[in-house]
Amino acid sequence: MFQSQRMAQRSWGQDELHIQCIECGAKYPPDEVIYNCKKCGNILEVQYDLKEVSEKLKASDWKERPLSVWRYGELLPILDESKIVTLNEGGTSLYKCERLGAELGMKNLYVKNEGENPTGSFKDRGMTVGVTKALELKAKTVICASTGNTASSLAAYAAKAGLKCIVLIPAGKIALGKLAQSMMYGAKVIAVKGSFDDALSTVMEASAQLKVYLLNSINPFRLEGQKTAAFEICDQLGLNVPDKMILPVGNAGNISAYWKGFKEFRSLGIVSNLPNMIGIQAAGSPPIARAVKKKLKRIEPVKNPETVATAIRIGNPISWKKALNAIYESRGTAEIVSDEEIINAQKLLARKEGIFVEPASASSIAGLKKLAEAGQLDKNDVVVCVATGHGLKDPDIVVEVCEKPIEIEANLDSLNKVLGI
Ligand code: AN7
Repeated sequence: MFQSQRMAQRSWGQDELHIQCIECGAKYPPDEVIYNCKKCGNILEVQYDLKEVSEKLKASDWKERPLSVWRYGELLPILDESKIVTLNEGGTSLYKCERLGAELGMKNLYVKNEGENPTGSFKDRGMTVGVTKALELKAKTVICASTGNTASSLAAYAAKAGLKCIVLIPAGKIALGKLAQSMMYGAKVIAVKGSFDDALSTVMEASAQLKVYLLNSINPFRLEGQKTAAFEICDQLGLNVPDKMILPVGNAGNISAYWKGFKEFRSLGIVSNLPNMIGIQAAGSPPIARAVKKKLKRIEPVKNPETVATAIRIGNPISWKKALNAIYESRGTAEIVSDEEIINAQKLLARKEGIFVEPASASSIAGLKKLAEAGQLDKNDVVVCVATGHGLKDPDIVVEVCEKPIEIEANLDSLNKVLGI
């Protein structure tokens, strides 16, 4: 009884939130299944009546709730909270990294460890909201294209919700752990002969023609879940914002979601500043970072993207416009890192801080190192790097780049010999 009363308070009326085009401002009701603006074709976002949100927050117990995606229910677009599909996502650690900070000359370095989420990546924040939305909209089947983590997460949440799940992955190009997750959660796994970008255009067509609900980050509800990581960081810093937020960028939804989160917290007066948003891309697929370096307002898609960081091997990011807005509006920047820099950063983070991340996540550390060495950061800056996915997602790369185990006979002499004692 108590639970349902509290939930009911957090639910939205139809007219208090809507979907809005980021370019022309056209508005659509929250129960319309729509991914692009019907007037100008641009991508969409969820908008709230923030005055209404402010009143709801004041009347609520949100500050007493545990750190999690649903702590911020008043800022999430769910109409029927009885349908929430959750595996306890969010509430991830914000580690203060003293040893890594000393190595890089930064005094206030933090890592937000999103690998702690139920399927091992930040995608779970989006899927708890996105799959709940799928139930609200009475979808029976959900679909996505993925470099791996989106698929793993959607497969898990669809299983929990009792929905059919179809995932399209680039054939032979996703990390083993991620493939294993999608297969085990029971998704229909379809390997597309082509890149992630090819797989995404295929699912976009499918969702326009078939009765399947699309849960790539073009779905504005999914990004609402992902913005809660920004709220958590503010909470974990004692209602302060970092000076710099550094994130890996692939399809560019996450950096956009963080920026929206920080801006909403500031509009509500919960925090008083905003961070500079810094996006990091791999040298083999840097469409957004390249545009930022040239101060362009559009991206030039990259054909045949290639990088060891398979999660962000994306040449034509769907949310590029939102990401460029986030970077320019926040007076942030972008950086390009090589595969070698990514692997070195992956080892550095593991060996200085005990945090094991997949290569895409390590790109944020590689980017930080590069910017720090170039003198683009102040040593006192409060910097938060997002570690987007767990290291066990991609065991193959570890076996390739780390020192191999040493095999010995089972006796002390053999051990002493290899230890040089
Ligand atoms: C670990 O799973 O796009 O810029 O299909 O898995 O929001 O795309 C993964 C992206 C960073 C980039 N780090 O985030 C997918 C997919 C990890 C990721 C990103 C991804 P976006």
